[in-house]
Amino acid sequence: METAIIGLARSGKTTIFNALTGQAALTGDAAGGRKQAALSEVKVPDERLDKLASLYEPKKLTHASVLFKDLPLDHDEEGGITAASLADVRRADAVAIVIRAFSNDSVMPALKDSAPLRDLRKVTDSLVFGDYEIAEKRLERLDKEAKRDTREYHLLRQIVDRLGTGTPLGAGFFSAEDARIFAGFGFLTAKPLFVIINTGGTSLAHEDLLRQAAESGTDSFDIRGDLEMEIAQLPPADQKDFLADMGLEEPAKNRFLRHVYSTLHLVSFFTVGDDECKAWSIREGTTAVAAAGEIHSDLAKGFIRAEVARWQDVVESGDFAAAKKANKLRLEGKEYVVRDGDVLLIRFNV
Ligand SMILES: Nc1nc2c(ncn2[C@@H]2O[C@H](COP(=O)(O)OP(=O)(O)O)[C@@H](O)[C@H]2O)c(=O)[nH]1
Ligand SMILES: [Mg+2]
Repeated sequence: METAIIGLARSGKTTIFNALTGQAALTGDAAGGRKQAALSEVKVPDERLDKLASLYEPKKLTHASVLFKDLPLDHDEEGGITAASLADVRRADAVAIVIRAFSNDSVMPALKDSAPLRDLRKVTDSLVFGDYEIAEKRLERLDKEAKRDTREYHLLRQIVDRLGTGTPLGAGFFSAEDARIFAGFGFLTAKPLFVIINTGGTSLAHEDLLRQAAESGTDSFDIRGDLEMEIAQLPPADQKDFLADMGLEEPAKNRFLRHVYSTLHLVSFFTVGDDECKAWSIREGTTAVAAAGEIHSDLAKGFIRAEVARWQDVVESGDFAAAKKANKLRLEGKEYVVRDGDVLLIRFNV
């Protein structure tokens, strides 16, 4: 899964990127108008997978992962993000908007002062405008070609109307079928959005932002950017004490990833073996045949049945085969809804 980190100039995007990934990408003036994206793939910590792997000592251990992208953005005269520079964000699965809520007199705010709620509106407006442009261009083209009698055309009209009033589409806007029609457009305001409030040591008032987020069902998450960036760069063993001083048990990375999983209703299932033990992330409600398709399309096509065990039963029995002997296995068909923590073995025939 890919998450793009965006925000106004000097909101602390790279600082938050570093806090979440443990990287040391240059921040502030040192970044000197960097035009390259900073990328980092972060393993999703999972003790269940670690325990399963300890039974097999596999050649390969593969955690689920999230790819964070800190993309270079351009800004217009009013401080908004230009539509053109958002092009790469369209490929991301989710968007994290960093909002500056730290006070730091030596760092100029993007707009004349720092106002977290106004800044969020500014970013949202940029996303809405970027989507509007794309939808309108497509609509004009369909008009010209007189292709008005299609689902795409009708929906585009609705999209343009909605965006025209400054309203984001929202993550639930498209049905699964419509999402397929519009996949290539990468509508930004239809992606899952996470608002990351970069609070810094001294935090600016942002109750209005929290209230507005709660009212509109927008997700928000606090990170003390400067300090968490420094902590993330320490060896894991040293991180604990510093976090404890802040009253935290875990680094920003773990907290944020857990938050992403629960907000997006993601769950994990596992595949195990001597070659590889692996965690797979799927949406809650995914069927066994669709889960099989995540592993390989052949497994979905030739699906016969799934052998399913709870991860605890596999650990207690010693391995998957032992769990089978101990009658801890269930045979499930295509429509079985995979549960968080299931260990799956797909029987198939192609
Ligand atoms: N005091 C304070 N300064 C911060 C914080 N986060 C970022 N900064 C500073 O703000 C400036 C811009 O940060 P940077 O991460 O480069 O922002 P970007 O332009 O959005 O990528 C840098 O000088 C950072 O050191 C924070 O939480 N507290
Ligand atoms: Mg930056």
